[in-house]
Amino acid sequence: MFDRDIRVTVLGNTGVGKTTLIERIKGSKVKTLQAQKTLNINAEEKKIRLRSSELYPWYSIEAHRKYRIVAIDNPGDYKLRRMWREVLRKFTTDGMLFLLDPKQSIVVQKNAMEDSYNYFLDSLDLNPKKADIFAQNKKYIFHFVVNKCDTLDNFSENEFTLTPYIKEKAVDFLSHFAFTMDEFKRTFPRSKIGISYLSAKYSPYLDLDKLFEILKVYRYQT
Ligand SMILES: Nc1nc2c(ncn2[C@@H]2O[C@H](COP(=O)(O)OP(=O)(O)OP(=O)(O)O)[C@@H](O)[C@H]2O)c(=O)[nH]1
Ligand SMILES: [Mg+2]
Repeated sequence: MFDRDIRVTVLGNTGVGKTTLIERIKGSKVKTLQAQKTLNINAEEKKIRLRSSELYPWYSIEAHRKYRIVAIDNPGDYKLRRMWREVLRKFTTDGMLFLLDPKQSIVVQKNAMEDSYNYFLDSLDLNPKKADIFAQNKKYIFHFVVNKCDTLDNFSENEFTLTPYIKEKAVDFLSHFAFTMDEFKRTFPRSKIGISYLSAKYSPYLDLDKLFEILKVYRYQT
């Protein structure tokens, strides 16, 4: 009865790793993952105990609480992207995880990010003026994930760790999106904007768990 939900809509251009991240969170092994374009909207659920629960004393609720991650997976292909608008109207979530691939075109991914921005507004009201006003009070989480950070350096191990060298490259890549990210903050001033750098495929499970730890704090302020 103490359980809580963290609900996110997972968006980003095709091939950035949305489905891979969701599968990893669900506990799938990298070897069993199949690369396949998502063609439909899938609501995936997974009840997990966040690692941080171990940091609380046994008598605290937080030590026993489970979090149910509800991740809505979406197709990233631009021809199917209008489904984002549908999904945002149909499923109420706490916000979005927007994934980026440093090896893909910046322009194309910026378009995807702008689409997500517009569809979030459309989901509030199809009248743009009204949507802008509603957005002022919305407390969404807009979390941007630079995925595939393993591709930014030659690395051979199976487990990915973020080195200062890789982080610098990832930050540099993300700087191209600063204007659009700021636009989210301006339009939704009460929202939380966050950033993570990871590898959905090669980050150890606990690093992926950390991402949801951040979302949890944003959502429940604990
Ligand atoms: N090197 C590397 N490859 C990754 C990573 N994450 C995903 N991939 C690969 O990228 C490809 C696309 O991954 P998907 O998870 O299917 O991408 P998607 O965003 O769901 O794509 P759509 O469903 O078409 O929108 C697959 O071959 C994955 O194995 C990562 O962190 N590192
Ligand atoms: Mg997919």
